[in-house]
Amino acid sequence: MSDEMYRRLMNIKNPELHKFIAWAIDLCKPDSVFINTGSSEDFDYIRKKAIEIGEEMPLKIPGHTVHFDSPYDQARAREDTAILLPGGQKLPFIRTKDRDEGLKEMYSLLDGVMKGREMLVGFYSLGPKGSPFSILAVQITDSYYVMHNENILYRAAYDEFVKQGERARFLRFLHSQGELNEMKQSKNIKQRRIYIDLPGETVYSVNTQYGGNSIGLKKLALRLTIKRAMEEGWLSEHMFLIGVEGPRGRVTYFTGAFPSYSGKTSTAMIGRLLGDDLAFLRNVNGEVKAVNPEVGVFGIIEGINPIDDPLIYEVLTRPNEIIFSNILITENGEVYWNGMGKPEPERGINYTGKWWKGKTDEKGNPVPPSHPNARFTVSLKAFKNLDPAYDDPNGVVVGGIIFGGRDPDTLVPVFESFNWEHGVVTIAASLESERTAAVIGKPGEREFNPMANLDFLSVDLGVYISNYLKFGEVLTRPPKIFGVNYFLRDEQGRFLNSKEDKRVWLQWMERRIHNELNAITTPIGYIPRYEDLRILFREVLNRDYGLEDYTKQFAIRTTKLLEKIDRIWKIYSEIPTIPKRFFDVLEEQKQRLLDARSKYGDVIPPQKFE
Ligand code: SPV
Ligand code: MN
Repeated sequence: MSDEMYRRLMNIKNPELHKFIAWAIDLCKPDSVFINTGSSEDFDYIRKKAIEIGEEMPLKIPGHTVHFDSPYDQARAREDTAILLPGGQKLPFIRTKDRDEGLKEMYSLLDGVMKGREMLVGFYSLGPKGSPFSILAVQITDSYYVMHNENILYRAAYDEFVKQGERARFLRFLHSQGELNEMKQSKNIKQRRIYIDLPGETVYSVNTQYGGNSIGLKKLALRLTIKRAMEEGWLSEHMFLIGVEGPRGRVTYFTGAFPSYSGKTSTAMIGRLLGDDLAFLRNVNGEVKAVNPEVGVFGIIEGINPIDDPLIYEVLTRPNEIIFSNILITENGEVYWNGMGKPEPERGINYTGKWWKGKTDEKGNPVPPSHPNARFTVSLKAFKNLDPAYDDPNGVVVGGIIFGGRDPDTLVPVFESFNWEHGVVTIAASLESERTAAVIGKPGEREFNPMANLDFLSVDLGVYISNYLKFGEVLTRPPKIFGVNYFLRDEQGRFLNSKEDKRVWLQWMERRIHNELNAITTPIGYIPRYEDLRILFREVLNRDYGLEDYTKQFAIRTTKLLEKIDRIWKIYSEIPTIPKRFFDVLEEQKQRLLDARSKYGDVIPPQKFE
């Protein structure tokens, strides 16, 4: 470490931090160490080195670069990720590993891994700086690409560490890409490991580069913040945070949880943007307030086109600091991604190297021009619809929480729970989503994904759900809980709604939060009245909304809904820590559905409940 870097580090008077960094240096044995203070010079240095070393390549448009992950390292590695627990403890639905064994394995993978490289150390704040919501974090990595992402996605907080000195409590992330091939891709994917050590609030990640596995502050931090949230009685969630503009300039804030590929980003973009992926929610004097721990977007690029996503498309095609990953570079040095609304190029360069139309992988499967999970990293500040409150240390008041999944045949397009408890049990904890071609598994199969947070749980699911229920009990003004489903289909498999309809659902939810509309009481909660939707469709989309469409979309499908309750019941009955009250709420819903079915039949038109 140079004298200058040593001075930077010693400026932070925190022996715990010094010990952690000294230990990491000792283990990883880098040639040199760079302390990133978050200054514009330091940011420039990281950007420049990412290109110089070849982790990123500059593109035609100023500020744009591309990074390619290994073909075997294109998504979150569920199978290589584990929560380390002492004594080999197990938890339902969570991959765990004996802590001693895991740490031993990790230390041997990290031993000397940074020889010949520079170790980068960055300081960040998850959440607005100096906010009661926020959590400090330190990232150590040997990847300029990883630190470049973090410089865009998180608030730099070296100054906050200096200010807090010994008091600073922080999460720790130690990452190495491991050995690289000639394309600068992690080579030893078989030794890819992501281990989460809860007692040490440390995550180790090695032999991987894909953002979801390597950018510590994103999904790796989520495991640690969920655990802190349980200890402190708040919610650390996989949710967007947006403001919805209601009548007379009113803005109502929503968070929303959706499993991948079920409409999260497109919903977030309709509103005023505060965050697209993560939210911290706290009880502040009986109301729920939320902040976004991030200040950037690491978004899926596939399918973004000027018609459906004009705001994002505009951001991605003008000069700005953007890191593209796993897209195709065309022969003209332009960026191409699947579904962008342009003809597919004949050839180019992608994550598999040289690419041409018809290229297949070693198993004979076609290689698409860009990977379905190709991404872009960009600052929130690039978005025209950014809400000015995005960095407010006090957070914004949450009026509604939305849970959405991909469901072909069961749930109505929008509905509201009777209360917090009913919403948590029957909507949030019962969230399922149909798998798509982009997620490994059989298309059409439903995947259980409570709160869209299952992949990131680091505590017992029963503890997590109990915390949700307790959190709501003491609120004086609990947010309303809504369910949405954009993917309902008819018998022929055609979607029953168009892509824009979600704009209307958001407005309906906004009015409900302010008690401006009545609703129909059904066995699953409140649903919209036809008359209200007819007016909103006219106002929002300038479109006629047919009674026939309404009747089909909002029919209560009792048998399908009862089957869903059975599936959910079975899952939770195997988790001993689920409170009894949870099953009472499910049982009540089941009774309401059975009563309705015996009175009105299997599929019940909404008007029957009026
Ligand atoms: C998601 O898939 O939910 C993401 C990207 O936000 S990842 O970082 O891989 O989780
Ligand atoms: Mn996400």
